[in-house]
Amino acid sequence: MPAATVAASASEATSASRAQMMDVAVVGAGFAGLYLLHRLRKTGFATVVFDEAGDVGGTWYWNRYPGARCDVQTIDYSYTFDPELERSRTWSERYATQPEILRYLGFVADRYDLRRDIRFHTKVTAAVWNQETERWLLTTDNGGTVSCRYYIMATGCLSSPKPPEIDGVKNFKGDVYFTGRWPHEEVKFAGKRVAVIGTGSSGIQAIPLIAEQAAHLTVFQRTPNFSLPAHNGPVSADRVALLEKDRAGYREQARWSLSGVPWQRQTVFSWQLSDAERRERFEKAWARGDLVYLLTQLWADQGVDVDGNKLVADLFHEKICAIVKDPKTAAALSPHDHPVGSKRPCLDTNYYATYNRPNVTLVNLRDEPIESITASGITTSKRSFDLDVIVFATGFDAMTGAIMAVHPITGRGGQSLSNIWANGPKTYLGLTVAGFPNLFMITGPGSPSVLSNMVVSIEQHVDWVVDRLIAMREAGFTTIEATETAQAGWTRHRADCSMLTLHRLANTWYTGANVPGKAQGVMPYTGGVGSYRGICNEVVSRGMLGFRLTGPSVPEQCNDGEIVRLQPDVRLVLNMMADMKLPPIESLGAQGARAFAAQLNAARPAGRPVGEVVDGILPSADGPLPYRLYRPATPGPHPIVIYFHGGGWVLGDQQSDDPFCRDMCRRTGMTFVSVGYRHAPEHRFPTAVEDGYAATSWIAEHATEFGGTLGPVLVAGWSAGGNIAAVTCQLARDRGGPQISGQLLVCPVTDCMFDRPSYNENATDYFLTRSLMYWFWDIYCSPADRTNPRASPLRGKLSGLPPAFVVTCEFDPLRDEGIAYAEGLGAAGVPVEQLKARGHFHASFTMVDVVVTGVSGRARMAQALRRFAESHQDMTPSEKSVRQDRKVTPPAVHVATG
Ligand code: N01
Repeated sequence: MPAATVAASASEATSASRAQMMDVAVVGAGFAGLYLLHRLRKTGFATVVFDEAGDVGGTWYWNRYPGARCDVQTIDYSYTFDPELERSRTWSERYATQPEILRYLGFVADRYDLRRDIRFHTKVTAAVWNQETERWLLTTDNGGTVSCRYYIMATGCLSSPKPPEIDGVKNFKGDVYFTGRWPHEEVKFAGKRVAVIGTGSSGIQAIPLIAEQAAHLTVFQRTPNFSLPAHNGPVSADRVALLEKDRAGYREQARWSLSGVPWQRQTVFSWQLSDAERRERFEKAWARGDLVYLLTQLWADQGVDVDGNKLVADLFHEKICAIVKDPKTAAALSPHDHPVGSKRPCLDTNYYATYNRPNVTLVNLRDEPIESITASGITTSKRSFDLDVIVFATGFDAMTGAIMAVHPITGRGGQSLSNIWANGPKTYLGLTVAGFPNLFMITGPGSPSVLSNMVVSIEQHVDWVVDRLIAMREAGFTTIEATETAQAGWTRHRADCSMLTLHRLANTWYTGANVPGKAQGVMPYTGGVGSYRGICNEVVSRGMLGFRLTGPSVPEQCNDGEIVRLQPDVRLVLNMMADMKLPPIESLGAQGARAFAAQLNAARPAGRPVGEVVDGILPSADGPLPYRLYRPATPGPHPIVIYFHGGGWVLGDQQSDDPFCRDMCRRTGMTFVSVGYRHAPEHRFPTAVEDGYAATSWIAEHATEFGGTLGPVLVAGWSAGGNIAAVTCQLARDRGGPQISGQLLVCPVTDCMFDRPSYNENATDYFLTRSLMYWFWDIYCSPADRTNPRASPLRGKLSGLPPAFVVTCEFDPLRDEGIAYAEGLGAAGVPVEQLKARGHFHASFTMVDVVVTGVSGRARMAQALRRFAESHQDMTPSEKSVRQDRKVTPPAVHVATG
């Protein structure tokens, strides 16, 4: 061992032997640290808390700038763990001021006698895990070392202020203040020339009050922010009434909500509302002055879809222009570079109107960046400003700053947390890190934290951690550590969740973009507070899944694995279905199953508008078939896609896959014709596929009457409809037409064999079950017919078929036969592209606007269809004429408009 290491170990051992021995050490005496201390002490853990501050309060201790307030209604932003505590205090305002919140935290500290175990003015300077003793050794800057079994970071998400990053701050001769480190004594601005740099929540709260005092205020804005007027006043009577009516129920609803405040999910989509209705909803939100309401209650697609979000942004811009008199200033204050809510919006009092004051100037740093700070003020690329005071409201090194940068944390094998997180924070549940045993973070990166009502998330984390420590103590375990598998799974799940919302589309402190050089990526968990709570509970109910637990006299326990493998919204849908305790579809009989499917379809979001929807009837040899045509809003002619719905050849109709057809029509710019082929048991094999083939032939013949382009058509289908599309391509090849330029097969049925692994792995829990598939096959096709390629196209000849895009979903019994078909096509020389959708289930892509994570898959499907159509356009005239020659004779047409 090198001498330095020996010396270091020796000195470590000495300081460890002199260290104060504790069960638990906590850093931070804010909301999280105080509740931790209370619970840990109550359950018999010897606990010490450290805080650099001189008193309790955490963020509310430091952020004392003028106007600092809560931006979640205070009745929601308070502890709920003790009903007596709740009853013992009432808030004086809807959005309490920083002094009132600080008094509240002081009151809590007194009530539970917490201060005696808090070491104030004490910074932890290093934390090192000792594998032999299974303890953390903490070094502090004040009062010696501490050895603890468990180390808990309750450091807050926004507690490490960001350096100003502007040259020359030290040269400035006037006063400099940081909103995140505001002095305790009153700061006077009267008669002074003041600058505020930064227009996030802190700047926006401080600016109107500073403007009232200062001789002149110059605001230096780099990025404008959306801000909602708070209309602060007495605590909202309606919310209080709700709370008083059923306090426990209200709190429980908050715990299982999206953002930690009890509001129902919106189910109405923007396109289901008229302009006037949308405006009315927005006006109501504006008048309410509640950010959570604004961000969740306008329409269901506002936070997940750029188009739905832009409607909110447009209404915001109108408001800003109506309030701010100078059009140039109004334009500069109007955000255009990020969706509403993707960057933390602000809650203000008189913010926009402040710019109408004669003593306020807005400097748009996008037009004239700051060049330097000089002795007398600020110089931009265009001019200089003489100043007496500069206020930096420039924000924080959020989420990771306080954990990583504040002090080195060295885990198992000497690995440092800063190295492990160099490319972004990796955690399991946002609570723990693999390689760092017995270390916990409260509201750490990868948990809902800053996208939620912090107090709700803090209480959930504290309860989860303390309950685990109690359970470990009872079972004789002394260490707990996340596994690499669990952590990697959580990282993937977080990334999946980040596709659910629009946060990924903005450069913000949520993504680390505000700190130069910081790794980028959405840091908070975007899957919602309630879902997250359910996952944490599930980790426990599944035997501490993803954790390794050890103890001196008990066998090691490691139930390794990933807690969520489904896409987050798929998980939600499946959980909802499980809660509904729906009967197995196959138990209902064909008629009952159809009625049931129609009922489910009626409850889902309506599809999006397209240029035109026409219901019609087309002839076939055995009688008329209904269809529904979806025409894009763009001028035609458009390529035609003939579409076959899913439903196991037994259920479904044009209505059942309506949202999917609308979505694909919009994405492709193509006309979709959804064909109502006949169903079993009334019409068994091969009726469905023969109807499919006949309809394709007829539509191809009459393409121009449908507003379609001349030339080949495309076919597409989902599930049994995918089977029909695949068979149609084979029949078209074998029967001399029609010409088909591409096939889109979404989770297709391609074979009658049930012993591929996906049939067993996904037999029961993913909506399309093995027994339902057995039932479909039994109704549709006799066992003797099933190996016929018209039933099992995988058994047919696969060469000479149109190019294919084959979609399969991980949690689908049909997965492996879809893959087998794609591989078979490829082996036969057919150009084929596969989308193997990880974490998705059979209905992921057709549940448009429910399974939001299906969007990227549908975008790829649309690209493929466009490519197929374009590749035909690229053909030479002689190639095209060969294809045209193969047309079949057109039957009569009957079209009805619907
Ligand atoms: O910080 P911010 P904050 N030159 O990062 C600008 C919570 N909070 O302290 O956007 C020029 O939001 C920066 O510009 P840009 C709340 O969650 C809550 O205001 O990076 N400008 C931005 O305008 C909030 O979101 C309450 O281009 C520079 C501003 O400074 C979070 O804390 C109250 C710059 C920073 O805004 C952080 O808010 C206050 C530079 N070099 C805060 N560097 C409540 O109400 C940065 N900026 C509970």
